Amino acid sequence: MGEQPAGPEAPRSAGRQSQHGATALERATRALRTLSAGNRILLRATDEAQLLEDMCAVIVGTGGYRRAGVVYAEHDARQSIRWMVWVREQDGRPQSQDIDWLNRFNFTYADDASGKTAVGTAIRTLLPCVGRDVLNSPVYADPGMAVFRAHAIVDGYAAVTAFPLIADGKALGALFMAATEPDAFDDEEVRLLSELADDLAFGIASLRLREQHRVAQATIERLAFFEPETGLPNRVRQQQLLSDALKRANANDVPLSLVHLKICRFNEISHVFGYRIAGELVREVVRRLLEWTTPERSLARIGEACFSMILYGSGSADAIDFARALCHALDEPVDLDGVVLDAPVHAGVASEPAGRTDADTLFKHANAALYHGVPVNDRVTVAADARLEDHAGRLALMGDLRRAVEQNELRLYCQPKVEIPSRRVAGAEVLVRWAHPILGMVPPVRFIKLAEQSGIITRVTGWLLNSVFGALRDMKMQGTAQAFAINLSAYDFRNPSTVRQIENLLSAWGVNPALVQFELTESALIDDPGATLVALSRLKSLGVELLIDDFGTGYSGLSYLQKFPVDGIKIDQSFVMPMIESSDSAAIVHSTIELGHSLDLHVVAEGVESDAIWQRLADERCDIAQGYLIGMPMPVEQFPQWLADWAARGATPAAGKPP
Ligand code: G
Ligand code: G
Ligand code: MN
Repeated sequence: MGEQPAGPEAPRSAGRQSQHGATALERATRALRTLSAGNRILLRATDEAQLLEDMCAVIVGTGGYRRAGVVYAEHDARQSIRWMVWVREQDGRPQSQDIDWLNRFNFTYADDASGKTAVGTAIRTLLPCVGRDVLNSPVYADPGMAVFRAHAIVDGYAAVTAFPLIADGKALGALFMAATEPDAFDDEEVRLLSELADDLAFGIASLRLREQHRVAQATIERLAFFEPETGLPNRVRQQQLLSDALKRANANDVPLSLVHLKICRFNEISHVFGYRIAGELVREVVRRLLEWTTPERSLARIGEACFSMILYGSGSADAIDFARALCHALDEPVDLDGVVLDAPVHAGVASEPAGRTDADTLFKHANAALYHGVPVNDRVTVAADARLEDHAGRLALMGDLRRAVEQNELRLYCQPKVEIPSRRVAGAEVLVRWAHPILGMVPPVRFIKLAEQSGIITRVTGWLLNSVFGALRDMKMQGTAQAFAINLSAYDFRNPSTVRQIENLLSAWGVNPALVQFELTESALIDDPGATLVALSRLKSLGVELLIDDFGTGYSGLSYLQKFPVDGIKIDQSFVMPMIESSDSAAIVHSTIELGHSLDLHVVAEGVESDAIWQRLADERCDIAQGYLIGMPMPVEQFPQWLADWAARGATPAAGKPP
């Protein structure tokens, strides 16, 4: 610098040439230039620290001021000021400087010696503070301020000003500027630059408001996507995660499965033990489930007692194994304040092998698997046919089914049962088949549920009963009468008109009711034990035999068995088939036979596919066997021939018969 200023109170007025070459007009012009560039910065600002830096850079770069900086007012006892940014021109462009050294001076905005700086004064008074002729002004002679005078000399400025940054009537901090001329910052320039400071304060305040909104938004999202009781992602979030995972699986060509889990008898538990215990149970189950999660297996809570786990990279078989192991691992009773609860978990699995399904559909499939699925083992069910979830496919199939009954596309099959100790034939189970003109033989799992939901089941059952009684009469005439076991759906056997129809058929055809049996799946019975008891008693009063089908897959307590008027139980094939290799399955088969016998029920094992299984069942004193070893399901007209063959072979399975 080197020039000697005239003094702090040198008069200044518009148009008058100052000693340093900048007229008042020029000063107003640079202030205006700064103001409009500052506005552009404000419009673009998204980040507070960046805004401060950009604003100072504009003041130096566009405005031509020597220095610019921003301080914030701390709300501590000392009333500290904190330098946020400090910019000077360097190598022809504005550059941000180190601020730590400035902060080490511990200046304040307090009304004492440490608060005398321009920025301190601006914050304290809420007014712009101008310090002209820094090099000569007595203010800067003070020992505490000497550092500024020294700095001004080194840095080449002679006038400084600080504007309070006011929001909501309070100073957030101050904007500091320095100019080369000792008499810079006349009234007009200060008025214009005050506007800039006001704009900056407004910008800071709106960014802070925006940030508050963002935080609020994040909180809202957290509440919308996470479940408060356990902190797990909720259903909505899980569907998003699933959608992302499916895309990733698709791109990497890996399989993906979705496991849905529910705590069995949860409603009963919360009813009996109350809300608090039920809540604790859920938290304990979650704690155990979390031990099984990994980054590739994300867990969510999708219902009060329902959970969802995405298995990235697992195909159907892996997922089923995993789900079963998971369910078994959760078997250990839960001790809640001395209340020891058995709360087994059941799983439904849906898989997506080749990235053809969207998240919504897969999610629905997993629910269908959980709530209306068919068992694949003691704990896991899968959707009977995922394609049936497709509305168009369902509607088409339903229309077809209505026609099928009228046009005689349904076929009566049967599968023999044999008494194990004597090898005598013990009747046959009747199985319906649908000879669809395009789809071929459609198995009942694909249409019985659908028929129930659409009400067509009454026609199917009507057709079935007529056909079975017709067949019974035919066999009676041929002298080959055998008991036939008819599967009744839950809907059927609760329907009083079905029972009336059976009664009418029995008397119309003169059939011995002892030759008629009904198989009712365990899951259909436990839905509503009260209604079940009434319906079973009504059926039983006709003199027919009643069997509980798929026994072991219903996850129910066993006490109801004593109450229901049933004659036998059929152990589900999912326990019988693996009983040689799996000691778990063998144990279930063993205890089911014992339980059945202790209640005076006869026990049928289905899915007998090998001599080894037959032998084991014989050792366990199981009464009756049914399965491929003895005979495959066959058209009912072929049954008399099978009976003759069986007798001719000396009541032994045909060699190599199982497929
Ligand atoms: O062989 P199969 O796929 O038929 O048996 C599948 C399931 O369909 C079995 O659980 C069987 O009980 C059931 N099912 C077979 N025929 C009928 C029927 O006529 N009515 C009902 N409700 N279920 C049947
Ligand atoms: O659920 P329900 O018991 O009604 O089912 C009978 C079903 O079991 C029929 O679909 C029948 O084809 C099938 N089934 C009967 N015996 C065997 C067997 O030994 N192995 C297998 N895999 N399935 C069998
Ligand atoms: Mn059956």
